[in-house]
Amino acid sequence: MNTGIVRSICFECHSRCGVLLEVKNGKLIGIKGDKGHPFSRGYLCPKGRACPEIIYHPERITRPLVRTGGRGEGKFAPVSWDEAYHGIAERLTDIREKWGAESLAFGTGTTRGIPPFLNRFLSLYGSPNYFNPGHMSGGPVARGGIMTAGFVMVPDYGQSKCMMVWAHNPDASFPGLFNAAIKEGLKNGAKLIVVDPRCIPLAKKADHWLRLRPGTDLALALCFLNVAIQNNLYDREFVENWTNGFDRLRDHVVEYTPERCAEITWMSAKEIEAAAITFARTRPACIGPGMAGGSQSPNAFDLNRALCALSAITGNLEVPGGNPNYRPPTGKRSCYGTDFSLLTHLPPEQANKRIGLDRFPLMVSGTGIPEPYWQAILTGKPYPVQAIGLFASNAMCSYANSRDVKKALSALHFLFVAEYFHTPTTAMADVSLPAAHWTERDDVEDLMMMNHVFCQEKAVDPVPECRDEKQILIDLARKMGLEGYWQTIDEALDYRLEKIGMGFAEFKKRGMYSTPVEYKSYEKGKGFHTWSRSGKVDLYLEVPQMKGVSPLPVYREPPESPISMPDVYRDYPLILTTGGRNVVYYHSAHRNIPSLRKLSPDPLLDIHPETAKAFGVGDRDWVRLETRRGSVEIRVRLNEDMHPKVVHAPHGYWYGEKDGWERFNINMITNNQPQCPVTGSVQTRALLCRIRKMP
Ligand SMILES: Nc1nc2c(c(=O)[nH]1)N[C@H]1C(S)=C(S)[C@@H](COP(=O)(O)OP(=O)(O)OC[C@H]3O[C@@H](n4cnc5c(=O)[nH]c(N)nc54)[C@H](O)[C@@H]3O)O[C@H]1N2
Ligand SMILES: Nc1nc2c(c(=O)[nH]1)N[C@H]1C(S)=C(S)[C@@H](COP(=O)(O)OP(=O)(O)OC[C@H]3O[C@@H](n4cnc5c(=O)[nH]c(N)nc54)[C@H](O)[C@@H]3O)O[C@H]1N2
Ligand code: SF4
Ligand SMILES: [Mo]
Repeated sequence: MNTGIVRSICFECHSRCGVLLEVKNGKLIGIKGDKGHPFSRGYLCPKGRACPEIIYHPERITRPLVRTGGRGEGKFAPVSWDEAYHGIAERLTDIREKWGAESLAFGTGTTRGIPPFLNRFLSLYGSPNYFNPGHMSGGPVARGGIMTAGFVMVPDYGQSKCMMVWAHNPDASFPGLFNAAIKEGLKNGAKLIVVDPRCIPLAKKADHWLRLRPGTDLALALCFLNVAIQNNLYDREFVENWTNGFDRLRDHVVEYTPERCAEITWMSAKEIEAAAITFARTRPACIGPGMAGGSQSPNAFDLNRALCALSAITGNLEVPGGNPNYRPPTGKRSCYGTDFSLLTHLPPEQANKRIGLDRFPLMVSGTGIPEPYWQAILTGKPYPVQAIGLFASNAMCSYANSRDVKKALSALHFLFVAEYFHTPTTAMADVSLPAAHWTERDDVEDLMMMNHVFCQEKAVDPVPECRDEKQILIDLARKMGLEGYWQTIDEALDYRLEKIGMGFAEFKKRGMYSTPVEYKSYEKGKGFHTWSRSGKVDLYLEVPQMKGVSPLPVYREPPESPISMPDVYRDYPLILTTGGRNVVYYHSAHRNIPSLRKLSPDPLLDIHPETAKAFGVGDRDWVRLETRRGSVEIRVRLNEDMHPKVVHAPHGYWYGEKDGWERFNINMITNNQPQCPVTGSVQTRALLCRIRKMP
């Protein structure tokens, strides 16, 4: 395409908005929202608008680079693609010969389309090792739903009469995916319940805003279950026919009265009860579980199964306006579909070597968790991981406890990365490969796209010499003689689309493909496809892989809290939650894009004015935010809506200052232990902290 408009979907964040890309003489010159897209309906956020600025940015990595200085120093020399491929292929072959294929792992950041291609590569190479941040993201939502009801809870806001947005701020995190549907729900008169320690934009429109103490969500969810049951507001027929263990759940949650829950969550019993009754009484009602707000906690699995149980007993599973069971049209070939599962493609003795599988069998049978990799690298147990390839991952800033990540990446034999820009992670890498931007590559997108699959169509050729990561893997596989890898990108995309019965060339002409949503599919024969194979929603669950985990969701205090660590609380008297999204940025990215940085130049700490006063700091003062693990610099933003004991700090700041990543990156002060026993999730949303005015 030299000049014209290309219809595609934006890959700058998970919303995947429909976009029209304007191309002139082979260059991207503009981007507009696509009014015909079923979710975004013409919406475009500042990140999307900045795409031409992003791809022609002077700091973009455009040549393969090899490290010439020490790890972390950021000194590189350009090499040709041939040299880069040769170097990587030689190292990977050598590593496999010396230590076995399992000593190589691939990692990604949040999912950006590439897992099927990485997993097929690894299975041919012979390694079972892939990891990503799913454990502090959508992983626990998925695991909680799959284990309880056999599918992942997604809200159907548009047709709902009661929308419960739980630890979820779509105005910042998914404006293109959910906002139009929420607006439609509100227009239809739906009630709105918001569970969030911050007064997010939706809280202002809500019938009930529950400003809970961070990290106490599960106590609240158990109370919602209790209130629904005690007030006889549950769906008796569904419970009798389609659930297991209701009586045990009922007896278990009985102690979570609104009064007890109020003590734990720092709210009033009255407001909790009123919201719980609204939810249980209004049908259909849906729950929008936040992917990060409710998943960054050792309670993450139990919270998400409690929410799924709540949707079940109130009769909202698999109904329009509730939490339907959306199936990607691509089936087993969807992004994390079983046709790409490493564990089924490798011989069992190799698959069973997957790092973390012993401790987190349920989670790690799906995707991998990073923390056990750091341990394997640093301790050699269960065996040493010698090499990592990272694709679209700023591991150093994104994972909890950046010091641990740095230690681990420093100890590797070989690290290579594919990136758009230099980051603290590329500074550690032996080889950095310049990746093509999404506007420069073809792909199919079905992750979180409900019953649709969309075409991401390449609009322009990559900026010289950037390359599509799929092509990079094809080239490397060829170089290393990995037989059975795809020969071309189109062949790979045809494979992804096989179930819908058309190849990529035809799919590109259509732009999207949808299948009808099936409601109450469990009535049509096989019941619920749960892990236990009971065919019913497992409110009480006992499976061998959950050894040591209670069959019912059990509330535990956050590991670092006024109650669990009173001594620490004396010195660190504030509760810190981190990482609420900012529509302007995606995680640690985009701080180097001038139009975006202008909109949100500094990391801001939301704090109640009285609390700030007590610490002797005022609005926009720079302060040191300290936990037991260290400190970062941040600017005060007075916010009357915050609880006086709770503060919120964003994640992802590091760019553009000397030693910036250590001075501003919030994960310098978070922790990655203890982990949720099922999902491996870590507590980055309820820590103890204090602030000090900076000199
Ligand atoms: N404290 C705290 N930490 C958190 C969170 C939190 O809430 N609080 N959230 C966590 C969550 S939920 C997640 S998912 C992780 C996210 O973790 P990451 O995905 O690692 O975070 P990003 O900063 O987006 O880093 C991705 C990098 O990939 C580059 N990139 C973007 N697109 C592409 C591409 O298509 N190809 C290539 N090769 N490179 C690309 C970007 O330039 C960027 O540097 O962070 C987690 N970290
Ligand atoms: N602009 C932008 N959009 C993004 C991302 C991004 O980096 N930037 N990241 C994407 C990714 S990978 C993910 S996983 C999703 C996350 O999507 P969401 O989970 O919707 O987004 P967050 O903003 O991380 O968290 C939602 C809310 O949780 C609240 N919260 C904090 N602590 C607690 C708590 O203990 N309990 C409760 N109930 N609420 C709490 C925060 O105040 C915040 O408003 O966003 C995606 N979308
Ligand atoms: S919300 Fe913004 S960045 Fe995300 S897909 Fe839509 S336009 Fe792109
Ligand atoms: Mo995420």
